[in-house]
Amino acid sequence: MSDDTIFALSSGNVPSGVAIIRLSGPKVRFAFETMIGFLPPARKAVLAELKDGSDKILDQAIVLFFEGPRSFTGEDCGEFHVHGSRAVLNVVLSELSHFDGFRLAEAGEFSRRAFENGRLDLTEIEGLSDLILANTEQQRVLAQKQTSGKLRALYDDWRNRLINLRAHIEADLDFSEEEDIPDDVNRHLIDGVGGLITDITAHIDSFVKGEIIREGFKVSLVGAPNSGKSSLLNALAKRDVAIVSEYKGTTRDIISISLNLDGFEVVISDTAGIRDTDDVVERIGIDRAIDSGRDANLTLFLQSSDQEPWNQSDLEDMFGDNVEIIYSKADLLSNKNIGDNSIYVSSISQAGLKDLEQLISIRARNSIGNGNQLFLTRMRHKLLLEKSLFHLNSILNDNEMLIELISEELRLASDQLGRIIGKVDVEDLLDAVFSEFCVGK
Ligand SMILES: Nc1nc2c(ncn2[C@@H]2O[C@H](COP(=O)(O)OP(=O)(O)OP(=O)(O)O)[C@@H](O)[C@H]2O)c(=O)[nH]1
Ligand SMILES: [Mg+2]
Repeated sequence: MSDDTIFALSSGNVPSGVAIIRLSGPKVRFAFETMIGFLPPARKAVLAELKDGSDKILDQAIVLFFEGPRSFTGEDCGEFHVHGSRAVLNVVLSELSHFDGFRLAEAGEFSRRAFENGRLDLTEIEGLSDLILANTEQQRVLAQKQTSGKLRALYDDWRNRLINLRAHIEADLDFSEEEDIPDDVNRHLIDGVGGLITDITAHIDSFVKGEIIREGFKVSLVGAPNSGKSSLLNALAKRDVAIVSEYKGTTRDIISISLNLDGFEVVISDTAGIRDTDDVVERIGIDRAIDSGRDANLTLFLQSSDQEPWNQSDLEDMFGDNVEIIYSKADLLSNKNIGDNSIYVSSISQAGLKDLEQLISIRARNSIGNGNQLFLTRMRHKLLLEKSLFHLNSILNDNEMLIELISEELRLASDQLGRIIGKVDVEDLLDAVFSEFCVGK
């Protein structure tokens, strides 16, 4: 870790009412003493004049000093709340960059220092990154749980259970004269490992739910050419995203938009109309459409009133169980068959769009259950948990395993959990984790 004192604009786009410049490192005190003439009491906001070396006033600011290690990074930190104009920022940042041992922070560098100084573990850092990127209420709640250490507590609990099991059998190894594990120790081991396998497996199963919240609930619009898919996408997006025309086979590539429906991020994809065709390019588009429908959390098959109806079982053969028929171009129907529960939409009259949005958000909500669970959200965690499970399963699958080997498998299983939180050799992971951040965090 470098000894530089780092600084960066930590607030959003300028111009803005206030902009926050954040500092961290061994010479933060020097910056305060040089630019405002004194070190403010820790954690107390103070109004001060920021000056350059020739006593010229650069701005009037609220300044805050956080004394390490009780700070975000664990080092001495500072904040200058200045007026949020480009000119003010230029002059203050340029003044700081002239000090010896000071430089602009790299992306994620404040958080990296927080991790390296033991202020946050990797799951909390990842939660923080998600919190900053959260678009929807569901994403905020998920990230909040993670950044407040709940996920770490869960993995720590599992690690402790593994460490206890190991201690138990190692104690037995030291004191026992016999080769075989006594029955009671064996029972305790099998129960303990079995319980962990159940808990970790349930957590891995929640990945689908975590992904829905984090990456968005995937909705695919499919149907015959001209059934009105692109028009519906535009109506839902409230802007002209996809080309609409009266020619069949207009859409080829998949076009996706992201909406916030009832606190859920929903990613809606428009696809090529499905029909038999000799056109090679259209065929590629149709294959992608079918894949998109199969892969989606909800597939909406648009059935327009002036087209040959498809039946539900053919649709399920093509797209799986998550397919739902939506009747499009409702404005063309004179005697609507509204007695049933089907959804009729018209992109022209806007009829039924609210019902459709409601259907999507209900499906999104149902797909994540009650939401009180701690979801697994990252592939990085999933891969490490799967490795951990592999070691645990190998213990239960081999009745003849020697105590020394069991102990080693338990250690390997707990090391994988340690890697998730960053307690076990993670040097190779760090660049990937921190590169997600923006500068100033
Ligand atoms: N009356 C009526 N016409 C519509 C409606 N939605 C779409 N259309 C018309 O139907 C034609 C096809 O619309 P698109 O949205 O391009 O259909 P598509 O399903 O995307 O077609 P492909 O991309 O070829 O698969 C256009 O002429 C639209 O103006 C609707 O709700 N009511
Ligand atoms: Mg289209």
